[in-house]
Amino acid sequence: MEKEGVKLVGFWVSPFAQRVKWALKMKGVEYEYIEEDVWNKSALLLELNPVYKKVPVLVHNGKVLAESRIILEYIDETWKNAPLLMPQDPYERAMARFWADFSEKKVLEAGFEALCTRGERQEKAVSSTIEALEKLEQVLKGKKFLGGDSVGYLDLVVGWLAYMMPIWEELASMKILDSSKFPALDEWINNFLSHPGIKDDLPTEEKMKGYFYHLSRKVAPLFYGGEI
Ligand SMILES: N[C@@H](CCC(=O)N[C@@H](CS)C(=O)NCC(=O)O)C(=O)O
Repeated sequence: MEKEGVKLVGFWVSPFAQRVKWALKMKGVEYEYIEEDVWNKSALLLELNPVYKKVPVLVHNGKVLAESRIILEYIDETWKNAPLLMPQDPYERAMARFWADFSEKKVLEAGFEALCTRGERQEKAVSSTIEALEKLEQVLKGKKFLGGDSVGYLDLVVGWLAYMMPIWEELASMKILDSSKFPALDEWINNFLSHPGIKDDLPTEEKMKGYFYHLSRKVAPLFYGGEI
């Protein structure tokens, strides 16, 4: 692989790769995109990310970075032009990292479990997701974006929720994003999706529906102990 330039190894439906694409676009960084098949991993991915063997991987002038949230911070620190993704105040920055971690552990994990389960287990997963979103609703109150007046790191981390959760809700016949329960989140979804560049490069709903329909049926017995 050439040493110069920026390359992103991603997977079309990966919310983790998507946040990196958004960050590079917002910063105006030109890059080569390399599509990976995470179900049949290439030698390149295994060489670039031997530790986790996951996408996204960013390669910048031959330096290799894995883990999307770390990549977002690297992008912000390397391309210091606007928009700044991380808050400038150390406490606010720590809080952004805290809520990003929380959203991954509590919203994404429980939401995905709700997609891949049914019955009592799904009900519990839906409740856990809603409980976690109640916390994010509080974080958002009075702000246009999680980053304040403009889209920042935390918005990009939570961004999957805006376009992916409605698809999961439909596929798994569940209601999570209730606008009467989450008015701030509802407004944020509209603000986020209408922000320039955010909706440009998303996979189509039909393609995501097909993918998650099959994925949920495939992983249900493997990870959640039952067919759906
Ligand atoms: N914590 C990682 C998660 C990355 C991740 O789970 N990527 C998935 C695609 S959505 C992947 O590469 N999966 C392959 C595997 O789990 O073996 C990040 O933030 O980058």
